[in-house]
Amino acid sequence: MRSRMQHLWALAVVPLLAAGLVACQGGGEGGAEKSKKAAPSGSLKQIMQERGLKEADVRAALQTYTPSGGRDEYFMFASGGHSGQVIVIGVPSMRILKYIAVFTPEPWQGYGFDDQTKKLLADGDPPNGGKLTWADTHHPALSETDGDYDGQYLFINDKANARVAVIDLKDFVTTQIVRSNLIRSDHGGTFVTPNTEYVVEGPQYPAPLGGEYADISEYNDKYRGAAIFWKFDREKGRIDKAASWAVELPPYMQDLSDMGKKDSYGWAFFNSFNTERATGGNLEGKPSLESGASQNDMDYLHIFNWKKAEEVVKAGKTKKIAGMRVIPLDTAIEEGLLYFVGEPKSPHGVDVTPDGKELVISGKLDTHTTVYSFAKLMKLIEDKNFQGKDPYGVPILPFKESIRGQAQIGLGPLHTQFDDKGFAYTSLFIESKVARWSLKDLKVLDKIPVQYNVGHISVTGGDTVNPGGKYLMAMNKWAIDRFDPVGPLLPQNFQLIDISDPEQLRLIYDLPIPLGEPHYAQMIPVSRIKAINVYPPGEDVTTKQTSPFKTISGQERIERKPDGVHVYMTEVRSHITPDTIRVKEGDTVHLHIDNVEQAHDATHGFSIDTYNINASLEPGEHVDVTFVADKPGVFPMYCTEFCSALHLEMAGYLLVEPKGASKETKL
Ligand code: RUQ
Ligand code: CUA
Repeated sequence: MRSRMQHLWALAVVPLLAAGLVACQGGGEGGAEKSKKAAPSGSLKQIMQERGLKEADVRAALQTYTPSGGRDEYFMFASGGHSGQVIVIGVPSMRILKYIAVFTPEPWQGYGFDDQTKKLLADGDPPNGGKLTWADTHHPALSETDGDYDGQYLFINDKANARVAVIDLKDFVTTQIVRSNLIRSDHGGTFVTPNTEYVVEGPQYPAPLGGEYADISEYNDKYRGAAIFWKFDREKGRIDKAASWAVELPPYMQDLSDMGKKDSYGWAFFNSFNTERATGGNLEGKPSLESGASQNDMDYLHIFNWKKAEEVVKAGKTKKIAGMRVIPLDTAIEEGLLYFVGEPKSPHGVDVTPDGKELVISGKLDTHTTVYSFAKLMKLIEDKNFQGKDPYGVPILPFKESIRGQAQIGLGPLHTQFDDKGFAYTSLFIESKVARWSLKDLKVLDKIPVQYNVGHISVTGGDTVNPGGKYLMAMNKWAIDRFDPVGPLLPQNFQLIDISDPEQLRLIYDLPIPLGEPHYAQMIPVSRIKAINVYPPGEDVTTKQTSPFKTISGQERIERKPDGVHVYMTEVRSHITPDTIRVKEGDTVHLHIDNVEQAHDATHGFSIDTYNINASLEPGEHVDVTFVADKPGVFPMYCTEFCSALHLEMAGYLLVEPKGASKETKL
């Protein structure tokens, strides 16, 4: 099958090759030397010579270069790491299209500055006070219908603070952040069940559930993990906290998750490490956590029946911790919800195959990738064929009887994705390679070096029932020699790999990512997302409702009420109305601002100095800004987007009259 790009390659370069204008054999130095004289100035060949480009480079350029106004075939949604954001990247052009503000303030979008988004962020703050100003965003998950991306919503977790966010893909805006005080950190999130019934947040580092205190010496008894099943209400586009629940897990370090699909629908899988229950204490004469946690040959894959668990929750067999219904570990065992099977050598990724029949698991310290058969797991459970129990009573299935086989894959295998040709791809962290192997006979077919230390990989639809076969993104943690030096902290390196040729893998683009540390990404056809161009007038974009303070042109006004001064404002090219706002020192001021434009991209900003006021209003958007005018003086306010020829004139004044300066209130 020929891709359009390959076709373009043929159209554009083959005639040049025929005409002897492009060096054929890799364009080595000698070849370039020899033909130097013949290359007319400005010709393709001359450009190749001057820039030292080989044929493969030109080919890669033709596959990724997108002329002005051209569009991409895929959106990639990548975690923005510590930034707390999501990065939207066009593929194959690798152009960055958007940073979606999620867990942290983002000034351009006014995110975290207006009342709406301040409240949204506050929903993710710790219940006992304090503001979070960063996140460790990990795994984005597109909403699914029948196990395939449906392009409606995106979810992402903050590992450091155990938060989950909902992003609406109508406008690529965060609409909800939820947090349970049940767990302290999450790594196995976010993963969705095949119809987005649940957004799953698996834990990482055990701690007493609900935020209680217990000394680390009580680790085995008092520390626990818990996986949260956040119920998603698709109609409302929101997580329903009251309908959500969790399951208590032993104090192993649960790692990544994946949800069963098709044959394995109704089951959830969680990796773990540190079944040794090492707790560190290296200043107290004990081995450090990492060496204590690497003693066992096997840790446990957690096999959890969420479909059956729903019934257990419905029957009320839960206890409330931190306001959440939690299935106790004993109950999960009694009800036959939870089983373990061994997984070799510091397991990391667990990935369910597109047909839902198998699970692929890699051990970071193993050279194999292990393929488990879901049918075998189910048969062992049915026959109660257990090799024993863990210290908490969870039945353990025998390893050998659970697997189909192992692929000898290389050093440091982490994550696996699938394509439409029956190939699996596994990242090799230590080797800095991506391996392509055949799911059918578990043979490695090809390996491509990546630069360097690859973590996750992402194939278009590569974790769904319907994977694509054109592109794979390698998300590399180290960049060392790839880019011009910018000091000790380097960008990370996203590398686009063409996987369309069954014979060969080709690296076609390096994209430095200056927001670390991005983890996972998912790629979806652009055509599957239906983004809007403007909001209906008066829209509160965080709730997708019309604001009760919506103001239309002609109804702008200033009203003094018992709770302060309410200013009903509009913005339109090129004025702010009202453009003079008089208040008195100490007044609480409520600005209700509407961008009354309905033209695509006609965004206005709004700013007032000293008071840290900064809003961004997309066409149709309404925001509220509340502040106390506690500093008397004259404060220019202006639009912060270069929206029109008279943008600089789109301004006005906030006048805060000092206390006692006059007796009347001028409104
Ligand atoms: S993980 S680099 Cu934090 Cu998704 Cu494997
Ligand atoms: Cu509106 Cu500048």
